[in-house]
Amino acid sequence: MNKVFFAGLLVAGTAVLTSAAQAHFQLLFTPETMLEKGGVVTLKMPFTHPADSGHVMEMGAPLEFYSIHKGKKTDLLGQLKEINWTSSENTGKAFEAELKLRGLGDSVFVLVPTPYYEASEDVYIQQLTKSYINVGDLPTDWDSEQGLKTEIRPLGKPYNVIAGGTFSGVVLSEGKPVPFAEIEIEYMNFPAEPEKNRFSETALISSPAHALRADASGTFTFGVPKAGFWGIAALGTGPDSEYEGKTLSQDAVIWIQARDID
Ligand SMILES: [Cu+2]
Repeated sequence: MNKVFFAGLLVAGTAVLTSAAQAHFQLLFTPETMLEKGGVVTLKMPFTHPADSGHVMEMGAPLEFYSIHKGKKTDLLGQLKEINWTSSENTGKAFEAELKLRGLGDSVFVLVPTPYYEASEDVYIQQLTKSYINVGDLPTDWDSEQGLKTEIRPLGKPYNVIAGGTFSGVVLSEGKPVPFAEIEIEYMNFPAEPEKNRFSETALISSPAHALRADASGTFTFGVPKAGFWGIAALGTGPDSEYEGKTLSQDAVIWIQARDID
């Protein structure tokens, strides 16, 4: 009995290590998140493995895509266009949107993808993803909740994180903090080349993935070692746990941009 139980633990432990080494991340990427003026920006949305330029998963048509600016929600689903995104492993179907930013302040972008079927684990994954752009250094919306089924509420500006400092957030499920939420963090280690719809070929750092837990109040703090883009995912924190008769991991993803201090 004990032996069987112990073997079960080993298998579970291995599964955790494997998923941490090659985590899926929904991207919602634009190369510069602090702009002096408004204008046209392009957001790229592959579902892939940014730490190792790994497998690009075929996305279905997203369920929701919108922005929040000065508290006002704008539906952007009609702006989505299909693209192909290329990693070191393959090319897969993704989406992009070209958007015009008007006026000063923050825009929060929210993408709710169709659940993705991960055959190797026989589960669906749905990553509710947020990213941020600021115009003119006027903070307006970054610290508000967007009312998602699950989301990470940032405690610092996601577009202006200091490399060598920290970033903190609160993991929420239907607006309530999630104690001890499981969190994965990955560096975009092969920088995206948006004009080519691909990752670059050279890695920037040797240890691009981290895992931690939120504390008892659902809050986490991550020491941010390097400038660039970091994706933070809280795993399975959403209220929906089943899709088409199979297990669903409904995750919350937030993207931050860290900058070197002068
Ligand atoms: Cu994957």
